Parts: sequence; C-alpha cells; structure tokens
Amino acid sequence: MTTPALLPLSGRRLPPLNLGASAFPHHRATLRLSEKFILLLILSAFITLCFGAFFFLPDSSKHKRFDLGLEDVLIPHVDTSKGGKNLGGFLIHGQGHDEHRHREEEERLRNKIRADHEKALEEAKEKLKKSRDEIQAEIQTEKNKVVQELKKKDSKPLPPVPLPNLVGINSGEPADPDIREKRNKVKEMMKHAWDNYRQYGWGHNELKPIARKGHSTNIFGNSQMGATIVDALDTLYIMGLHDEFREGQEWIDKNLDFSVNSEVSVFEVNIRFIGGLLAAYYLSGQEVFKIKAVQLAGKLLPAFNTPTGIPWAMVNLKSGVGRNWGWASAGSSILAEFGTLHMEFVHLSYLTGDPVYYNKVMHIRKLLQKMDRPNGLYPNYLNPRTGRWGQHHTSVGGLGDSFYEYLLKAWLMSDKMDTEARKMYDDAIEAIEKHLIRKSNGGLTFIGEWKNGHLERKMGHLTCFAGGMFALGADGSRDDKAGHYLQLGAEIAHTCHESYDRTTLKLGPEAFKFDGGVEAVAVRQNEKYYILRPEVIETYWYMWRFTHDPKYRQWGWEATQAIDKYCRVSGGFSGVKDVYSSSPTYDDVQQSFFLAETLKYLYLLFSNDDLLPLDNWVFNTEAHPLPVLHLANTTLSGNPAYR
Ligand code: DMJ
Repeated sequence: MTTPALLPLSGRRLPPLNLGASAFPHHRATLRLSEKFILLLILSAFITLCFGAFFFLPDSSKHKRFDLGLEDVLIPHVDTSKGGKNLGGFLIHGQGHDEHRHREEEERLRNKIRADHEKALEEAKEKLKKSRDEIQAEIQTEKNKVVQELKKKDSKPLPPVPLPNLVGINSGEPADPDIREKRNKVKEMMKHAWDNYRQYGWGHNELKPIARKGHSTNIFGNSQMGATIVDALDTLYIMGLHDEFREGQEWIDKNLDFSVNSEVSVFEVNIRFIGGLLAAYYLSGQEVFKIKAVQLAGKLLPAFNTPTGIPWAMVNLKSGVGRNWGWASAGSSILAEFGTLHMEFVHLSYLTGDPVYYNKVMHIRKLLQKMDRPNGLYPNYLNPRTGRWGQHHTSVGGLGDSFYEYLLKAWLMSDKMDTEARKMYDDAIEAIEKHLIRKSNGGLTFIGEWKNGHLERKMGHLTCFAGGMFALGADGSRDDKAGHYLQLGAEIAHTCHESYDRTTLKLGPEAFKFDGGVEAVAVRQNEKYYILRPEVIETYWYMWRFTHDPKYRQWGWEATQAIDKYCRVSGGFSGVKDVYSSSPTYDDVQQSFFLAETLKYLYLLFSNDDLLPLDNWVFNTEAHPLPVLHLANTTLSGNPAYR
C-alpha cells in the first residue's frame, strides 16, 4: 500500500512515501486497521512538530530587514565549534546553556524591533501633523546637510608642493599710447562679453547674445557647468578685471559641482575646465581652483578604462561610463582629443603628488610610439578597443591639430627635458612638411589634409594655429632649422591673413581652398562662417613675440575692428554665418573660447612681452597659461616627482 504523497511547505512534490514492504518487512500482507490508525497518529504528530519548528524558530532574514546593527549580535551564533550548527539560517544548539542565552538574546532583539517600530510610528504621526511645506523644508535641510558633508569631504586641502617660478604676472602695460588705446579697446570688449553673459547667461555654459539667454552644446553635457566663467577667469585676471574675477571665483566655489549625471567631452572639459582652473590657480594662488581641478580630473579618469587605455571621447561624470562619438570612424577615439591631455595631466600629478594622471598620458604616448605610421603621418582615428588606426585621414586642423601642439608643449613645459616629446614632434613635423604643406599657384603656403591616399588642397581656420606652433618650435629644432621654421610660421600667418583679407567682413571663413583657380577663399556655403575663433590671432601673437614685426599688431588690430563691427551686438558677441555677405546673419552664440582665447591673445598682442613670458609659461590649447615645471626628465618613470 502507498500513502498519498506528502506536500512539503515549499510546494515541491516529494517522492511518494512507501510504507509497504521496505518499511514493515514482517507484514507483507495488508496492515490491520489499528496499525493504520497508530501510523496516522505518528504522522500527524510529526507534521505538527514541523509546523511548530517553522513558526517558532527565529527567521534570520526577518531580523535583518529591521536590523539596526544587529548582524554583529547574530553572527557569533554561527560558531559551529561551540556545538551549534548553522542549518540554512536556523540555529540549533546542542547545549542547554547556549539555548537559554539564545532565547534571551532573541527576546531582546524582538523588544528592540518592537520599540523601533513604535518610535518610527510615533515619528510618522508627528510628521503628519506638520504642513506639507514644513515637511518639504525639513527634507531640504537634511539634503543640504548631506551635500555640505560631501563638500567638506571633497574639499580637503591637498598636500603642499613647491610652487613653480611664477614670473611675469604683471600689468604688461605698453608705453606707446596708441598701443595702450588698442589694448584698452580689447579690454572693453571683454567687459562687454562678460557683463552680458553675467546678466543673461550666468551659470549656463555659454550665452545666446541675441536671444539673451543661456546656451549649451553636447560637449558640456546637459548640466549648467558655467563653462564661460571657468574659461574666462584667467583672461579677467590678466586684464586686471578683479571684481569680475572674484564673482567668477565665488560662483565656482558655491556652484561648480561635478557629481552630475551628465555626459561630457573629455577633451573639451580638460582643455577648458581643468586648464582654466589650473591657470586661475597659478595666477591667483586661490586654493579653490586647484581643488576643483583635481575633483574634476578624478571624474574623467574612468574614461581611460578601455582595453587599450586610449580614453573614450565622452564620459558620464556620475556613472563613469564612456563611449565614442557615433560619427568617428567605426567607434574610434580622435587623435586631437586623446592626444591633448598631457599638459594638464602632468600638472595634476605635480600638484597632487599622485602619479595616476601622469601614467595615463604616458601610456598613450608609449602606445603611439609603438604603432606604424603611414608615410610617417598620424591618422586622426584610433580604435580604443583594438588599438588599430581607423580611417586614414591626417590633418593639422580639426581632429589632429592640438596633438602636435602638445608634443611641442610637453617639451617646453618640462623646461626642455622631455626630449622624447620633442623627437616625436620633430618626426611628425617633418612628415607633415613632406606630405601636407604646399605652395599655391599664387605663392601662398598652405597645409592641406591627407585623405585616403590623396592631398585635399583645403585649409581650415583651425589649421591656422600652426603658424604660431612652427614659430614656437623653431628654437631647438632638429638640424638647427630655426630660421626655416620661423619662416614657415610667417608664411602660414600670411596665408591666414589673406583668408581674412579676401572676405567682405575681413573675418576668416571656417575653411578655404587652393584649387580650381581659387586661393584662400571658401567655396562651399557651409564653410563661410566665422564663429569667433582664435587661431589666426593666436598665430599673429606668437609671430609678434618672436619677430616684433609691426605687421602682426596691424593684422591683429584689423581683426579686432572687424569683430567689434560685425560680431558685436547689444547682448554680447555673436558668430556670423557668411563672411562674404555685406549683411551677415548671426549664429547667436558667444563661444566660451572667445573670452578664453580670442580676446586674451589680442590683449597680449598689445601688451609688453614681460606679461607671461614664453620662457616661463606655456599656453594650453585653450590659451590657459601653465608654468614651466623645472623637473627632471618627465619621460623617466623613476622621476621622484612622480613616484
Ligand atoms: C578651442 O576650443 C581650442 O583652441 C581647441 O584646440 C580647438 N579650437 C577651439 C577654438 O576654435
């Protein structure tokens, strides 16, 4: 005979309990009624016992749910060496004394849970007596407390390091009244740009000077990070606009917060925010800028978590998740982006004593050194997953530009000790001269772009920065070709000036051609805009510093007047959509780099050379000056400064 199957509490069916032959071998025949009855009695007693055990033994998960630090109390019971056994959460003790202690403990816990419940209920009742506003105010106070605590934790002072030699932070006032007047005009333009941003776009990333409201783009993510404030700080300082500088500092101190769920461009945030904050720190000595720069840098580090260590283009500041731009050659990272971190990251390691930043950028350099380069050129795209080049496109303008700039500046910033960087620069420039630099029929030197095996005879406004770079790198060049590179810089400056001079507004187009009878002129409608970019003026300034040829000040003044005439509106400065049109329309954006770079380079052009001398300061690609670090060879991992 077989009894009906027993259903355990879990609901899973057990195999039928055979109480026949194997259970009672002497009664192979059917069992008598009385025996059946006794068996049933035993069974029901057994079931009752199981139920009792289930309800009365302690349930550890139940305790944990209301636990207020009770775990510590429960854990010692799981000590099997003292005779207790841990059976899937149930504790069974072999000794009576332990059992007693255990029951007492259990009772204590129950009482505590009960008391906590009652307390919580009381508090809830109290809360409900309050008005909605009162409750909200209380929640806000609690939140603020947490934020303040976090801030205190994040704002710990960094270990002091010896400040580098900070020379040349002076007024740089020129003696010549005509030059002084021009310089004052530039300062007035800065004030106009700042005041309007202050009034209409404060805290936003940029300003829409016509709509008179804030503006932003995806490079800054979806948060109001005050890009214009951070980018403009050092220009304000240099110009002696100290009240404005203090306003900016106060905003940064109180509002600049990087714990935001926002996906930003690693490159842009590095050059504008970290570069801007570091420069503001070195110029003013205000600790807050250094602290903010280090906090932000920490948020960028997860972008380097790729199979190769080549960082993603974008990173979410909160989650640390990175990714690349959808348009960049099959998910590649971009040379000018991952190759434009070195200056800022070396300074971060210097100021914090933490080698992590330095190691990240040196890893990129080492990886690039190992790679084959088609014709000695660096392609613009590199896949961070495979470590292989993407599309073979080389440019000294957009996508490539500041990579070359940072090789040269890494050498200069290390007080010319980082000879590895200088060699990489020299090699790259030789290949660029051979494959990309040509003379037009009309005798204009231009830098084209290498695209899939052929040279495109087009030059971007962005490429015009290279005139200044060649001049800056002339001293110390291979085979002592200083004269040659200074001349090359002058030729590029001349070509870029032509690109301005051949327009109606005397402002340069975004890109211009040297093809089909066209020289230094934009052909396509979507290349005719000017968005307040600095590169041409940047080259004028470097050329001025190295040659003192007055034509550079003259060209700079032409650009100043054109910007003031055609880009100035009552709400700030705006880009224009067509530099060949006599009635241009505005793009309604006041770019943060207009305050960081364009106006700063103009101001320096009309200042004395002892304001931020180039022997002591190196300007990052966003025109933020960083001091030369007189360190031992920064390419050596044994350098004590980075140990
Ligand atoms: C700036 O943000 C930097 O100069 C960058 O290197 C490229 N160009 C823009 C301004 O044109």
